[in-house]
Order: sequence, then C-alpha cells, then structure tokens
Amino acid sequence: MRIEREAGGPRRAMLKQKTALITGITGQDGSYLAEFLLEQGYRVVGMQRRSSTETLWRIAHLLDKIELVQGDLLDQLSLIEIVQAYQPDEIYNLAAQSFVPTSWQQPVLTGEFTALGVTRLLEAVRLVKPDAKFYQASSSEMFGKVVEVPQNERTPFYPRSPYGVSKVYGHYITINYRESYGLFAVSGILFNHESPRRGLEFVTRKVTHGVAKIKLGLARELRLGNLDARRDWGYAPDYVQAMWLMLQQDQPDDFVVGTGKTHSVRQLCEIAFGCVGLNWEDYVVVDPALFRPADVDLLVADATKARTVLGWRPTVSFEEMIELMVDADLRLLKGEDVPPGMVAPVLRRGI
Ligand code: NAP
Ligand code: F7E
Repeated sequence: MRIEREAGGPRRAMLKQKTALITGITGQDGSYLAEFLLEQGYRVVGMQRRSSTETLWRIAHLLDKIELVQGDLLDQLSLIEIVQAYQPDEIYNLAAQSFVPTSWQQPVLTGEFTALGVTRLLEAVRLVKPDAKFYQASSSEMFGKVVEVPQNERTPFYPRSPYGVSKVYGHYITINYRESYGLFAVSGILFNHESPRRGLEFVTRKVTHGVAKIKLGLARELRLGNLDARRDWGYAPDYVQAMWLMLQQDQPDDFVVGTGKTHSVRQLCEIAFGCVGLNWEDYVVVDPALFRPADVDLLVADATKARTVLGWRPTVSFEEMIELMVDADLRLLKGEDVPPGMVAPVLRRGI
C-alpha cells in the first residue's frame, strides 16, 4: 500500500488504497495473485464468468476479502461496465482457455477467449480508464519450436498450437495498444509454473496426483504422452509477484519470467515417484493418444532482464516444488488438511 502525502503535511496524510481487477481469478494464478495483492493492501475485484457449477474452490478461503463480479471475455459490454464500475488502478488479464490440447479441439473458441478477449479488455481500458495499468498473461508457448536456446524477450516466436498462436496475438495487441494509445500495457512472457492448485490435466499435477493415487493403492498405472518434452517449470506463487512487479515500473515493458533450468517429463516422473520410494518405470504407460499434433520440445528461459530490472528471482526449486505437490496430493487423497485453495468439491467427494 502506498501512503500519499498531500500539501498540508502529515496531518492531512491520506491512505489511498489501490484497486486491482483480476480476470481469471478462479484459476491457479488468479488465486495466488489475489492473495498476494491482498497482502499488499489492495482492494481486489475478481471477474468470474457465469457457470452452473462451482468454480470458486481455489479462492474459497478469500471470499470474505475480495469482491467478485460477473463478466466474460466474450462479452464486450460486460468488460466496459466492470471497468466503469470499479475504476481499477491495475488490471491483470489472466483469463484464457489455457489447456493446450483443448486448443486443437476448440481452436475458434480458444481464439475468441485467448486472442480476441485481450482486445475486448484493452478496448474497455482505452475507452473507460486509459490510465489503468494493464498486465497481459503471455506464455512461453509462443516460442514453440524454439529458434534459440535459452529464450529471452528478443527471441522470435514460432507457436505450435492454436493456443500458442492466440497468445502471440494477445502479446502483439498489448504492445500495439501501448504504442497506439500510450496505455501502460505490459506482456509477461511466463514459462510454465505449477503448484498444488494446478488443474489435474496439466502434466506436473497429473503426475503428482497419479503418484499419490498409486502410493495409496487407488491406481495401478499412470498414462502419459511425450516423455521427452522439456519445460522450464517454476512455482506459481513466485510468478504472480513478477506480474505485480511489472506494473510497479516507471515505464511499461515486456519481460520473460522463468527459472533458467529445464527438465523432461521423464525426469519429472523419476523425481515424483522417487518422493514416495517408487520406481516410475514400473507404473508409467506411454499412451500414443496423449501425444499432441505438434508439441513444444524444449523450453528454457533467459530471465536476465526480469532479474536485473525487476529484481525477480525464483525461490523454490523444481525438486522442492514436486515434493510439496506430491505431499499435498497425498494429504488430499487421505482426507487430511491440505494447503488453502486446493480442495475441489469433486475431489472432496473422493472421485
Ligand atoms: P487456469 O488455471 O486455466 O485459469 C484460467 C482462468 O480463466 C479461469 O479462472 C477461467 O475461469 C478463466 N476463463 C476462461 N475463459 C474465460 C472467459 N471467457 N471469460 C472469463 N474468464 C474466463 O490458468 P492459469 O494457469 O491460472 O494461467 C493464468 C493465465 O496465464 C492464462 O491466461 C494462461 O494462459 C497464462 N499462462 C499460464 C502459464 C502457466 O504455466 N500456468 C504460463 C504462461 C501463461 P473458470 O474457472 O470459469 O474456468
Ligand atoms: O504439458 C507433455 C506435453 O499440459 C507439458 C499451460 O499452462 O504451460 C502450460 O502448457 C508437456 C507437453 O503444459 C502428458 O506433451 C506428456 O509437452 O503440462 P502441460 P503446456 O502444454 O506446456 C504454458 C506455459 C501455458 O501457457 C499453458 O497455458 O508435457 N505431456 N504427457 C503431457 N501433458 C499433459 N497435459 N498430459 C500428459 O499426459
């Protein structure tokens, strides 16, 4: 929180609370960002799309501290009305169709959410609150079939999925609104980041949850696709701090955020099964149905700029993160206390 002093001295000192709007607050990153911004003293407003089923489990522990408002990246007017009503100082656009395989099954919808949704939100900012600072959740998937190793802010893009293509659009439209209208709009090119709140379909959580099920006798095998794919995997709570730091700079700029270390899915399995004293080769089954039409083989970040300009550094190693995820999944499946924001209603019923 910033204390602003007015003319008249400290007696007239005024505490000005900043308002942050988060789209995608029900997702992994939205939940951690909301926690972080509350700790900084922000008023946090989360945009939630209408659903007939429960999507609030990651933020259930925050519901009395944040404000939720219904809106959808597909609906221009809802975005304009939300920006008008809350007059946010900072806007974090985290909402997206974020699962890469789904982007081949629903490429048009992915483009509507993940690409054009960014323009709709930027239009709302331009028309209603052009002095708001805007963060766009860009992705290392934009580097795709990488043309250099490691990847930094100057590395050319070569996306390999409709998701990656949509994120390239979101990245460039953010820069275009900055250059066309002078908006404080930044693009954070974040490499994969994970946590116990990660969706079960993403490979780290699929593996840690699968390991826990096998250890507890609830499953006998774990079916996976491409074990050779390599990713730069970091810990999600570290990454939401980088988002915030980007909006605290004097000038808007784009940053790559990652650990600089890469591991294969095979190594992920070795480490995760090792956490419970099992040999991954006894349980992992390679299923050709889980291979992607085009995959990203190798990602590794050169986050020098984030380190030097933002002072950002990862605090949790890959091995520590996988261990804490396996531990959290074991607790979840045993019905013990779990970290906040982890218990999906469907899992609570043991399905
Ligand atoms: P996530 O867990 O999949 O969350 C996505 C969020 O977007 C959910 O809150 C979802 O709401 C919301 N959403 C989807 N479509 C929407 C729509 N049409 N209107 C409004 N909200 C909508 O994703 P995440 O891992 O937190 O990632 C956050 C952002 O960072 C995403 O844009 C993702 O593409 C990007 N990113 C992620 C990573 C990573 O490794 N996690 C890396 C780079 C970039 P529901 O709850 O209703 O589904
Ligand atoms: O896959 C391989 C798969 O789905 C990682 C999103 O947050 O990060 C995420 O995208 C790798 C791929 O993440 C399985 O082929 C093998 O090479 O966990 P993932 P992702 O596709 O990298 C980026 C930065 C984002 O922006 C996205 O929103 O793992 N893999 N076997 C598998 N992947 C899955 N999901 N399931 C498998 O069984």
